[in-house]
Parts: sequence; C-alpha cells; structure tokens
Amino acid sequence: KTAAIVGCPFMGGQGKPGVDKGPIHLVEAGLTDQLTELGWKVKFDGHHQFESIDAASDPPIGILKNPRLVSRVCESVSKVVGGHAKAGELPVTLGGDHSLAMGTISGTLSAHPDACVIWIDAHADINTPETTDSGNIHGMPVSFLLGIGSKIPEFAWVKPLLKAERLVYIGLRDVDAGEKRILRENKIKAFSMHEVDKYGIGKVVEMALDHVNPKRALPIHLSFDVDALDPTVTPSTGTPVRGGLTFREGHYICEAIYETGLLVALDIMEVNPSLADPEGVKATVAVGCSLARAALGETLL
Ligand code: DIR
Ligand code: MN
Ligand code: MN
Ligand code: MN
Repeated sequence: KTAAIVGCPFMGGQGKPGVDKGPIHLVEAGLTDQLTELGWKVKFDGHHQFESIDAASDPPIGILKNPRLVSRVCESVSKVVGGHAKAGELPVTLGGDHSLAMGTISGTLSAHPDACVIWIDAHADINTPETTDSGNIHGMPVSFLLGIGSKIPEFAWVKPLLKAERLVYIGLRDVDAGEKRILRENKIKAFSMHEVDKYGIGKVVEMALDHVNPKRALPIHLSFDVDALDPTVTPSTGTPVRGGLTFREGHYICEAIYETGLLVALDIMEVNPSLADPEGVKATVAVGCSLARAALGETLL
C-alpha cells in the first residue's frame, strides 16, 4: 500500500496569507515518516510548484477572486491526484485552502467514478457565483463539483461528476443563507454540530455512511477542513467558528472511515501557520498530522 503526499502550497481561494505554508509545516512536522511508521510506502517528491498569474491578468469574474489562478491550480491538482489514484496509490493532499478540493475530488472521480465524498467542515463550501458574498472560491468548490450555479468558461474543465446523493457533510455550523437553500433544494445530507450533539459522533458517522455508502462498497474521498474542529483545538486556520468538533470527535471520524477499508483519497485543508500564537500553530499542525494518521490506520490500541 502506497500513499502519495500531494503538498499544495496555495492560498488563492481566500484572502489570508499563510495558508500556503500549511503543507510545508505538516511535512516538516514529520508526516511522511509518521505514515511510513504505519506501514505505508510513502511517496513525496516535494511540494507542487504552481504557475503564478499576476493580479492584473486575473481580474475578478463577477466578484470571484483570482478565478483563473484557482482554476488552473485546481486543474493541475486534479491531474496529479487522478494520476496517483489511477496508479492505485492513496493521494493525501495537504492544503492550502479548500478551493483545492475542486481539484482533488475531480481527480478522485476521474479514477473512481462511483466514489462518495465525506466533507468535514464548519462551512458547506457550496456557494455559487450567484450566492457568494465573499467572492472567495474556497467557499464554493462543492457547487462546481455538483454542477450547480452559473457556468464560468474559465472553469470549463471541472466536470459535474459529483452527485448530490454521494455527498455528506459533518460538522457544519456556519452556513450562509444561500447555501442553506442549496442544501435543501438538492436534498444534500448534512450533519451539523446540532446532530453531533444530539446523536453523538459514533451514530452520526454511521448515519453519514448509511446515506452515501449504504452497502459499504463505494470508494470514499474524505475532505477534512481543520476548521471543523473547535478553534481551541485547531486555532491556526483562516475562518475559525466556535462550537466545533472536539479533538476526539475529529479523530473518531478519521478512524471510522479507515475501518471501512474504502478510503481512496484524503485532504487535510486550511492549516494556516501564520495565524494564532506559536503554541496554537504547533497544536494545529500536530492535529493535521494526527488526523491524517488516524485516517491511514493509526489506532489507540
Ligand atoms: C463563507 C465562508 N461561507 C464564504 N466560507 C469558508 O466565504 O463563502 N469556507 N470559510 O471555508
Ligand atoms: Mn507528486
Ligand atoms: Mn472548507
Ligand atoms: Mn471551513
């Protein structure tokens, strides 16, 4: 079994500098060796170098910021992740901002068309060009993958390969009004923090899997935004929201998905080492690594 680390030092999907340093910190904290310890053959050939586009050549489209840059970067990430997946390797993509998931999930679906997506986040990241208030594309990748919202020619490479019934969320607590309407209209299953409180994380993960993967037969792409966890656990992230998952709830999700034996791709996103104090940065990076280890088979006993 081989894991391929795809380091993506990218911040163009949002406005806070530093998130592009997330993957560098995760690797420097020893992630590759940690996964090797777990019995994986780990491939890491350096962080991906993305072409840059100067701001003058990349004016907003509507209010979408850095649209051409985000599109080109995600297209190249899609090819890299798809290539690893087709080679039978497990891509572990390190962000970088969550717009990258447009690329990682496109890549996964190119290799595993029947894959389902489990999206762990405080946010739904499902705004469309019509509903976005911020213009930050990290709040929009899911709508592009589903093919909802107006089509932007610059993103023509993104194929609407994800079906609404193959997507489930856990951890939501900061969902825009337009996003709530999209979730409702498309009957997308979401377990917010309210459901985590009500049922407990064990039951929520079971219900989430029952929804997207009833026979436990489909490949799983796990896209984990570290802001799903409470800001006391992962303070170094761009859009922290109080009332999040505990340390154990976050790790439980990863452990339970590993136990299915169906994981084919993992994203660890939105670690921003420029935010929070040094202890907070260290804690956040350590949690990014331990979530990845849990998803790749680390157990408590
Ligand atoms: C907000 C925030 N819904 C937006 N989204 C974030 O900008 O669309 N996603 N922070 O991670
Ligand atoms: Mn590579
Ligand atoms: Mn996100
Ligand atoms: Mn988020």
